[in-house]
Amino acid sequence: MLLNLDLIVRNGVVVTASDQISCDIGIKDGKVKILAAGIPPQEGCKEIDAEGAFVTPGGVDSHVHIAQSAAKGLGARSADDWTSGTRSALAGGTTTVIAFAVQARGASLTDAVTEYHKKSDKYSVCDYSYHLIVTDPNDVQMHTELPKLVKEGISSMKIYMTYANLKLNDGEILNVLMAARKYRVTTMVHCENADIIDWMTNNLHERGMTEPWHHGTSRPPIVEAEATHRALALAELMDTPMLIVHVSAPEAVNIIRRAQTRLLPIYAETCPHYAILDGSEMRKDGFEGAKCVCAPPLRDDPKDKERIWEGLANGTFTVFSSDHAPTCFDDDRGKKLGMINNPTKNPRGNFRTIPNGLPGVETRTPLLWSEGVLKGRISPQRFVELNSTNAAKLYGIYPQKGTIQPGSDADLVIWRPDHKRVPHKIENSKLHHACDYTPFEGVVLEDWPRYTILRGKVVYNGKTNEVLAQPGSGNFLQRGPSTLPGPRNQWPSEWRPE
Ligand code: DUC
Ligand code: ZN
Repeated sequence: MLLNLDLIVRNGVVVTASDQISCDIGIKDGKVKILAAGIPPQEGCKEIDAEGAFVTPGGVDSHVHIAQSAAKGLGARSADDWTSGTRSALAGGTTTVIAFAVQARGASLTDAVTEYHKKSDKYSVCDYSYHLIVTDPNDVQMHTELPKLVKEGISSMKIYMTYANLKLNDGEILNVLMAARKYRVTTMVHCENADIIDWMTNNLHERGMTEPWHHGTSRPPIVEAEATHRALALAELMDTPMLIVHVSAPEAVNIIRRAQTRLLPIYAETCPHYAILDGSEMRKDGFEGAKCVCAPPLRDDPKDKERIWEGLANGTFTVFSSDHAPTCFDDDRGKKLGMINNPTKNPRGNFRTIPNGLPGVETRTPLLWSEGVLKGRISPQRFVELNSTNAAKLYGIYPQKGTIQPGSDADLVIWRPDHKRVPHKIENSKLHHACDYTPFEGVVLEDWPRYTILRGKVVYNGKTNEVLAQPGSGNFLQRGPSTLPGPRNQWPSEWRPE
C-alpha cells in the first residue's frame, strides 16, 4: 500500500474525546491521513515509535494574553512577546492558542485586529487566532465591523464586568449579546462585580490593609457569584450561548451547573491555578505573594480546589485554559508596580497596583495530564475534551484542530510510555516563556510531553527540551461558528431579539 506518507507515529494509544485505540498514525502534508494498526513502511518516510504511550491531540489554549498590557490599566508590560509565548506553548504540548485583540475605547475592532496581526504574524511559532475584547459596543462596531470580522474568521468576543477601562454595564452587555446571537459569535464573560471590588478596595486602603492577600479580601467568592448569576440572566434573556471565563469559586460553579441543568447553552472555563493553588500563595513572605495575584483571586479555602476538580470531572467545565498573563516579578513594569505605587509604604506592597495575572501556557497541559489523568481524577478522554476538543468546537476550528482523525491537522502530543516515565519537577529555568517565575515552581509532575508535533513536524523534543519551530511558522486560523449547542428559541418573556 503506497500512501506517500511523510511521517508515521507508530505504536501509540491514540486518545480522542470519545475513544482510545492502539494504532499507528500516518501523516501526509501536515494532515492525519490514516489511523491503522501496522501501516506498511513507506520509502523516505520518517517514523517515531511511541512505544505504547498515549498520543493526544495538540492542546488548544483558548485563553492567553500575549503581548497585551494588563487589564488593570497600570502600564504593566507583558513578559512575553509572540515568539516567547508560543514557544512556551509548544514546549507544554499546546499547538494552538487564542489570544485577545483589545478594542481601545472609542476605537474600532478592525484596528485592534490589524495591530495584533503586526505583533503576531511574523513571530508566532504555533497556530493562533484572536478573540475580540469589546469595550465599546456601539452600533457601528456591533453591526458593521463585527460581521466583517466574522467573515475574516474571528468568531468570538470577550467582555468584562470589571476593570474601569474595560467593563460594560448590563445594557451594553445586552447590545453585545444581541449582536453575538445574530452573527453566531461566541461570547466570553469575565464575571466579577466591579462596584463591590472598588468599594472594598477603597475601604481596605483606608484601613491600611494593602498586603497582596487583601487582593483576595477585596473580591471574595460572592463577587464572582453575583456577576456570574447576572451574566447568565442576560444570556437567558437574549437566548444566546455564553462561556464564563476563569471560574474559581464553587459558588459560581454551582450557579453555572444549575443553568446547564436547565439546558441553557452555558459553558465554563477554569484554569490550572484554581485547581492546584490556593489563597495561601498570596500570604507568602515579603512581596512574594504578588506572584499569585490574579483575578478572580486564588480562593482561601483549600477544599475549593477539589470542587474545581469535581467540575472538571463531571462536565460542568467545558474548557481548561491557562489564562497565561505574564508580568515579571522583578520588573518596574511588572509585579513591582505594587511596591513602586505604594502610598502608605506598606513593606509588603499595595495589591491595588500589582498587575493581575500569572504565567501558565506551558504548564497547563502537563498539569492536567499529570494531576488529572495520571492521578485518576479524570479519564484520558475527558482530558482531551478539556484540553483540546471542546475549545476547538466552541471557537469554530473543529475538526481541523482538537482531535486526531483523518483530515485533521496532525497536531499531536506524544507522552512517555509507562516504563520511561520519570518525575518532572517544574522549574522556571526549564520553561520557555520570558517570565522570571512560575507559580508552579517545585510541583512534581509524573510526565511531560516527549514530543509535540504541529502539522506533522516535530516542534518540541522533550528529551533535549528544545523548541524547533521558527518565528512566523505558526498559521493564523480562520474560525467559523461554534458547533456546540446554541440558541434554543426560548425566551423568558414575549420579547424577541429580532
Ligand atoms: N485576570 C484578568 O482579568 N486578566 C488577566 C489575568 C488575570 O488574572
Ligand atoms: Zn484572562
